[in-house]
Amino acid sequence: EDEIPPDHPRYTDLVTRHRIERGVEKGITHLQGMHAEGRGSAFDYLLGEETTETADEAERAAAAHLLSADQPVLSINGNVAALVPGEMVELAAAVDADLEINLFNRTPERIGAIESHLREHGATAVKGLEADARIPNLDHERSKVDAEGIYSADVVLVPLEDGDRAEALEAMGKTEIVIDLNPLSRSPQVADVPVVDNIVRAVPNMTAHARALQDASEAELEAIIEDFDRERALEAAESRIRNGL
Ligand code: PTJ
Repeated sequence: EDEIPPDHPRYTDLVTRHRIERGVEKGITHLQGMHAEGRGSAFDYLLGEETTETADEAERAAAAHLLSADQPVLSINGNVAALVPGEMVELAAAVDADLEINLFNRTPERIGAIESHLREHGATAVKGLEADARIPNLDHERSKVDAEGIYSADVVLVPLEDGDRAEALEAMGKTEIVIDLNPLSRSPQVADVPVVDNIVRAVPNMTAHARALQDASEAELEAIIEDFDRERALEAAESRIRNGL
């Protein structure tokens, strides 16, 4: 990563790719995570590799949801852990949320590797190790969550989430925030707050919004949440991609 010149026109993309490769080498990221990264990178290119105005609004609405939640949980998979470990720890601190490891391809080895990686980046508590509860209507491995974590959370941030699980969480009645660069993918389509942006930009920006809103009243947070229009956000992202082409 240190060898990539910061003034390279595609710096972020190169850094992101490198972090995913390191994640695979360290047993944090699944090989499928490389394919996911490739897809994400293509969409980011089409979106102009920047946080759009509507994505910024979504990130602010996401911060408002997390701040006004009773029990917010941030979900971590192998790509999230490789790309933004310290940034997720900071967001969790800013909104007083728990971090929970939640894997599509769950193995004890990857859970352990991700837990150590998060602790190296400042996490003091990590959920998802017990996995003593199940999300209804999902196959066994993918349904595993903590009873005291995602299972009982009211607001969940699920970045780069699989479509089936995003739907199943929505069906449990949770407020769902999804970060995904593909606005047509099922997860952002079912989310209460679809954030169509690269996770490396989205998470620090959510933290900045959360800090700016730290002293906001419940009514102010509620107004931000009400103002956000999920359909408009998805349409804006799609039209940007189509017009860019
Ligand atoms: O670590 P695991 O076992 O939980 O597996 C994680 C992956 C991501 C491999 C798994 O959930 C998966 O296969 O996901 P999908 O179905 O490939 O979906 C990933 C979505 O994230 C795609 O729509 C990508 O466009 C999007 N994406 C990839 N990289 C980024 C991204 N969105 C935002 N920022 C990124 N950097």
